Amino acid sequence: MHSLIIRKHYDNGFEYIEIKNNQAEAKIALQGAHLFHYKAIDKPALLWLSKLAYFEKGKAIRGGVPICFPWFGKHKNNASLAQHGFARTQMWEVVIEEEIDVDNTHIRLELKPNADTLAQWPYLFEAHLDMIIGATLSMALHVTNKDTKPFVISTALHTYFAVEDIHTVLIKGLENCLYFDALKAETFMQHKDVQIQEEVDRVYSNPSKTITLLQNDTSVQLQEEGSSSLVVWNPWIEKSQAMVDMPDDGYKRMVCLETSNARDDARIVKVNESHVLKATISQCNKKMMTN
Ligand code: TA6
Repeated sequence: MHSLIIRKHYDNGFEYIEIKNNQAEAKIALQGAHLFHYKAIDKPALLWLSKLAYFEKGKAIRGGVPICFPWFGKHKNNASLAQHGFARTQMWEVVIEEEIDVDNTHIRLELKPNADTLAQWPYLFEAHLDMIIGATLSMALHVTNKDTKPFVISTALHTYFAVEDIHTVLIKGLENCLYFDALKAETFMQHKDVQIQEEVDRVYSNPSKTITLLQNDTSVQLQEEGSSSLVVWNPWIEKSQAMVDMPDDGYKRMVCLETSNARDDARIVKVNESHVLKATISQCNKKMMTN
């Protein structure tokens, strides 16, 4: 089967691209260049998507892979600006839709400054997201400084991973890393594999190059490039109940592992230079791992 790349929209006009090839299927909203569905053949869907998620102009989708840019978290000086920056609510332009081969499809979406972005962040930039949809999922956020002065960005590929049961999840690759606990506003050392038994909102520094999400008989590997920080987030019960676009028990079936440039890992981009933040995700079942 050749790659199918189909432009679609919901009844309210919300536009997305549907991709199918020999190895996987995916759906990417043009708003935010937001991948909100990815499933490799013979594997469970990789990404969690809230059944209450908005698919509306100007509202971020709860789930999938929101793109946090040009700032991660709350804006440092202006609380009126949206958390995680404007990238996920801006319309991105599809500039490449290509079949690499029958197993891999490449989509590139681009964001350039406009009156809205300049009002929030007074810099000229060019951002594009390259996604390769195949048995492996790769996402690379490229940001180039088109201005006459350097700028600082903090970013994240804010990936919501689907899990069968949050209580059985084990996250490997963060042991012996320091992390900032956003709930306690304090830094701690992670001594062993991460388990999620309560609300977790942490920025890990200098994580291993490969993070493994283990649960029952499946294993997901997340490899980063251009990042020295990994965010781990689960809203747990109260925060899930407080979010309109999240089911009350949504926390049981998701965990965010976010390849990022967060906090001290923010990046200075000099004039005409670029920064690339990349995440490559693969899945295997443990039986395959033991062979
Ligand atoms: O993932 C880390 C985090 O910054 C959490 O503090 C939480 O706010 C989460 O992002 C979701 O943010 P959002 O703006 O998408 O509701």
